[in-house]
Amino acid sequence: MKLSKSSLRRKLSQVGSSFDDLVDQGKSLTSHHWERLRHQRLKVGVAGLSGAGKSTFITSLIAQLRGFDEATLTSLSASVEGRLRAVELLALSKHREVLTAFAVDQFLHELDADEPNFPPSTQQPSAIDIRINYVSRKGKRKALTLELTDFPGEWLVDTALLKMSYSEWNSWQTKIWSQTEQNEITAMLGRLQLGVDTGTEGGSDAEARHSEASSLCFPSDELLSVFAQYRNFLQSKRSESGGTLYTPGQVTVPNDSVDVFPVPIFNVDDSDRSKALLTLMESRYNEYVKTSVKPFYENHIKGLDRQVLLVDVQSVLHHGKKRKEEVSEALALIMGQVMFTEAHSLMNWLSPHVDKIMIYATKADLVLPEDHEEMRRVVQQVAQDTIRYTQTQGASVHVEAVAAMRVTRYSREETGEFLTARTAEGEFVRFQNPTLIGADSLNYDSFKQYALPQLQPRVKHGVPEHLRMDVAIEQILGDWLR
Ligand SMILES: Nc1nc2c(ncn2[C@@H]2O[C@H](COP(=O)(O)OP(=O)(O)O)[C@@H](O)[C@H]2O)c(=O)[nH]1
Ligand SMILES: [Mg+2]
Repeated sequence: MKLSKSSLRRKLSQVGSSFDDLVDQGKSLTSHHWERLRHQRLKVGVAGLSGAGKSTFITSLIAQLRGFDEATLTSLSASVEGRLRAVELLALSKHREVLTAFAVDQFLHELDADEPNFPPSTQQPSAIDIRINYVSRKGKRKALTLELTDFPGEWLVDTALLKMSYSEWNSWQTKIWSQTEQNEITAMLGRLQLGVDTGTEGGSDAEARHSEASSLCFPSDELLSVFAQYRNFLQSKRSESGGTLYTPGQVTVPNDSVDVFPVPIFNVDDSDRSKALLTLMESRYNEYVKTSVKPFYENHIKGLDRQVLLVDVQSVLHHGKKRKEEVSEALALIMGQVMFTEAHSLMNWLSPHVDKIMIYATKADLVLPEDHEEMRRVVQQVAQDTIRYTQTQGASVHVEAVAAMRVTRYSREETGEFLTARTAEGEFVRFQNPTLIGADSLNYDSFKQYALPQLQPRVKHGVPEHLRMDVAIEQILGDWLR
């Protein structure tokens, strides 16, 4: 459907916007954008693996915007041009009520303490809506509603399952788990023995009876205990490693609310038991995808306008080459499978799509300023496949190294350059990051010795100090505040 300029003007005046506004936004004219423009509503996903700094990033973004008078936001045009007005926290819109509300008030309160703290670690996806009141460049009072959603990385990796069959997922699991871990999983399943169906009713029994040998089934109490064991296994693996590609992702976070999920099977033979087990897991897999992954994808990911992807480069370097590969694969999965499952083509230009992706290396304040450029190079290298894919989809990609909440000060002394900070207990510490060297030969070994205590964010009048959060905010929503 093509619109002439005059019909376009007419439509715009009906929705209370002007042609110039639209041109200002620099958008393609999709119905998705019509909707968004009309309601001035921008949906942004903030994704990353556990510990990447998502909650900190969102809290800082809100704190900077709310405290724009005190904040240093020299790269945010709307702030420099004096066009920002009050920023309000809104109640979550109806379709987002199922998500945990992002506890921003509590997080901001933590920052106001004598010894300021980072937001506590969070597990469930959470959401917050804010309204940014501003004056347009033409002098009109306006308001932009920003919907931010914080996802555990594994929930995003999960969406890859939407395109996989159980057997494809199963083959993928052989790459995720080491031989020792596969043996451990196989031993868990080894406890399940086919028994004669006693005719008891109930969910797991009913499923077990899907087996070919229909009079045979796995005892339901055994099934319950095996699934509970696998859930513990997943959660402890994730907390040991910080998590990456573990799926079923929704089961990897403590206190999950998933009832039905699959376990991978690594040794399939021709026996009745093996066939029954495969049938059981396949049906559990399909059920998990249908009832847990799909609704989450449909309700919270599909409509995103923009995606921020946070990568903790320190942790990548700290955990060595294997970690780097895992993180790269996770990022590619997240971006490739999630953002563009709706084919983006001219024929299909009415479908919602992400037009901009921001990939940020977080915690840039923990390395010396001269290494920031290297940090950008490392994150660019980690996200190489993702960037390539994104570009083929017509979205723009931005890479930056940021610190949402800065803990360090930089000092140059006779003996060298240092970073100084306060520990959570208020003690003064001084350190030097191991120099990041050429991205082709990452200096993993020097990073392995690198472990800092918990440090305190530096806060002034409730607004955290930062590195390049203003650049990030400009990239995320600056064009919507014109
Ligand atoms: N120095 C520094 N540390 C940060 C920054 N952002 C996050 N962190 C650290 O990383 C931890 C995890 O951050 P969090 O936002 O909870 O990660 P999430 O799991 O992705 O939500 C925090 O507790 C901080 O210790 C930052 O900008 N600078
Ligand atoms: Mg979090």
